[in-house]
Amino acid sequence: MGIKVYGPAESPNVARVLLCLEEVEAKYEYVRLDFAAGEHKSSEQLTRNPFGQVPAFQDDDLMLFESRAISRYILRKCKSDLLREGNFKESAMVDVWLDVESNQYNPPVSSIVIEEIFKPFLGGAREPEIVNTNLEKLEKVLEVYEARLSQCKYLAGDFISLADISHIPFTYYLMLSPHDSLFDSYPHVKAWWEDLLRRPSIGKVVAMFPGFM
Ligand code: GS8
Repeated sequence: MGIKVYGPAESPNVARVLLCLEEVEAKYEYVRLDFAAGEHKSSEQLTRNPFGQVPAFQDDDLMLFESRAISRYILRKCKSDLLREGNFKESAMVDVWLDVESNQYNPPVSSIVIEEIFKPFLGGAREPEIVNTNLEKLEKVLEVYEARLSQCKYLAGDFISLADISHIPFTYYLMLSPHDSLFDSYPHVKAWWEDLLRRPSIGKVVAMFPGFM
């Protein structure tokens, strides 16, 4: 049976998992769910992800949800160096910056992307106040990133890791939004993002998005 990923590729948390699979060149089956038809809330899907969210992931008899946990599983299984597990100090730094991505970066960036990209696409009205509040929060986070990335090339150190890769999906959408020049004020963040954009895994996952992106 092997690996199966459930959820639309253009959904950022699904894209995080797909990026990891592409990074390690794993074989997998992609099961696109139709959000509009509510397939992510079906009783079958609820057995895979009890929160009725995507992604859901299966590897033979193992079922997982939560995109960052799935990502770690894939990288461990495929013995990727993106977790730096051969060095406990480096892997601790990967953990720190993965938590930073999840707890500091993701909340404001995802709120902005929802308002600027997903809501308009679904016919909803953008709420400028939400955008402005979260831009302020994101700018404060980016100041910390700028300081960090002026000390080392990637977030966890001078090596690329899952901590960097995990930023790609929402940042990709941020760069499709009216805030695509946000990183101009943070030259080290901008250089880091331009470096990440060169990863072939991104093109492979974006090729799975439907036409609207
Ligand atoms: C978040 C999953 C999530 O919010 C993770 O996997 O990292 N912490 C979890 N999924 C959204 C789509 S964004 O990719 C989702 O499924 N939304 C539909 C819903 O909540 O009904």
